[in-house]
Amino acid sequence: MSDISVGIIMGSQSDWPTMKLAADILDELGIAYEKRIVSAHRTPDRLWEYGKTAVDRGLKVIIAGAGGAAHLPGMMASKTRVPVVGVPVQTKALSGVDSLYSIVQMPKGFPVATMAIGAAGAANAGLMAAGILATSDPELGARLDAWRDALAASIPEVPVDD
Ligand code: RP5
Repeated sequence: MSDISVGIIMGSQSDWPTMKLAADILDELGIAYEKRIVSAHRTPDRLWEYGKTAVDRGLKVIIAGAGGAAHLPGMMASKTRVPVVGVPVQTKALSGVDSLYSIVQMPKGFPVATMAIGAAGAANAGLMAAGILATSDPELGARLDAWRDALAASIPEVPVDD
């Protein structure tokens, strides 16, 4: 079993600029991850294999991003009990509302922890993964607390004119 605890998967290369924001958070917090293109529609066999082996390979969280008919997070949740954090990628045609609706409304039994559309959702997916891992890793927990404190400290108390 490897020391990679998070899998970042996405439906297309075109999703990477968004999903990289999740990877950036994991980098900042010192969390090992892998990244893969796994399309529910274009590479369904790859999706099946990824889900089938996720537990045995030691993955503890899967961050799955897709846009449009975004079936990847839900299908992955159907195939593995590893928690899936879904990121609705912002689309040109429908601004990502299509992605959000495709991911969020899962039937009972197969949950996907669905984030916000786009950049904020991707970054929050990284933080959600960190929070899950921190429940059994106090050193990571301390790093996450420090990250959150630094963010809070960076927010000015008084607004200024632009
Ligand atoms: C989805 O279709 C992908 O997740 C991507 O967001 C969207 C468009 O894919 P490309 O046509 O850019 O490859 O499957």
